[in-house]
Amino acid sequence: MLRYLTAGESHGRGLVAILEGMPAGVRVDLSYINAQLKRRQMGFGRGKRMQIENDKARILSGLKGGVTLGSPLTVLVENKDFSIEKLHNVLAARPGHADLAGALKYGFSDIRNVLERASARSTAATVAVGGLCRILLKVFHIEITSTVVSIGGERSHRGRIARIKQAMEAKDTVGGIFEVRAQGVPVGLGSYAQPDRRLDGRLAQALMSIPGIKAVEIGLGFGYADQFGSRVHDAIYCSPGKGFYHRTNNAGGIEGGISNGEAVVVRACMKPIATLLQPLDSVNIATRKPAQAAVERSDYCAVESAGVVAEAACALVLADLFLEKFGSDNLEDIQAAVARYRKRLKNKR
Ligand code: EPS
Repeated sequence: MLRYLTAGESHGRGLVAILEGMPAGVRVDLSYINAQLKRRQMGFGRGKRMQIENDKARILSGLKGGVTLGSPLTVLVENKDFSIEKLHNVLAARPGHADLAGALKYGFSDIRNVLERASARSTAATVAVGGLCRILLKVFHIEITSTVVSIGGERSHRGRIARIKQAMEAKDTVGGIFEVRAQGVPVGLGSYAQPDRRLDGRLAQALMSIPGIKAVEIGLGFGYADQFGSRVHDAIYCSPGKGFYHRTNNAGGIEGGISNGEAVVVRACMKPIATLLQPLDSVNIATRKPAQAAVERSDYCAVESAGVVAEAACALVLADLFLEKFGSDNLEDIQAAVARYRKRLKNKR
């Protein structure tokens, strides 16, 4: 089982993640992980914080000579803006943020105690451990990419940029939709045998756990609702060269909770960021009197970054289910198991 935990506050010393269950024998290219961290910081519409930070991963455990030991990997991403002890208290909860529910749940009189952890900064740790999983998946030619589908309803590049500029000028924020695609995923990851083993369920959970994500769809997703079955199910073909295949991929590469050999395609909707420079009505949690919501330095749009985080989140799920299917202790053993499986699929054709 591949599992991970992250820790760290937005303006604390840094973000840490522990990833357990990576097999021994995987060569880790740190520059690849740092390139993913850099991608997460980019995208038009990010705020000033991204000019301060220059995220770099340090691996504190689980590696020797750049190769995994099979023991837990610890990754650290330090915060340049380490200022948590000096920052002012926050009293007026931001609608759409964890502020109010978090303060009530944990009994805080300062909302900063909530927002420091309930911050998208935590996703740097996800991208770092997701990067380790991507390195494993790449050994088996599984590649994960993402694209922005729309921002504020606009699909063209020019329209999307215009929408973000409009939000900036209006001191507002804007959300959108991104798509993640995993190519090269073999048939057979996940299972229909139990609800918690389904690949689609696992991916949906992983994507919904990213701050700001409000909806997830797999393949045609909500589009299935308007169509007859004969129009949307992906017909099956077989040829000596390709084996079994589909000419369409409305299923997004998943049938019965199992990968079916086509690209795994998921989309998610990110809501507009909750911190608004023109704040909404709210309430001061100390006085319980009306107040304008707190204004914090923030981003105008982070949909492109959320796509990069979602790639990492999907990598964590796919790597876990890959190791579940093919073994998890040693890379060479896993390579042998994959080769044996491929041979079995070929023989059946
Ligand atoms: C965030 C607020 C902003 C964002 C932050 C998420 O940070 P700050 O309050 O320091 O300006 O930039 O995202 C990141 C720091 C990041 O690395 O993505 C929030 O309130 O969620």
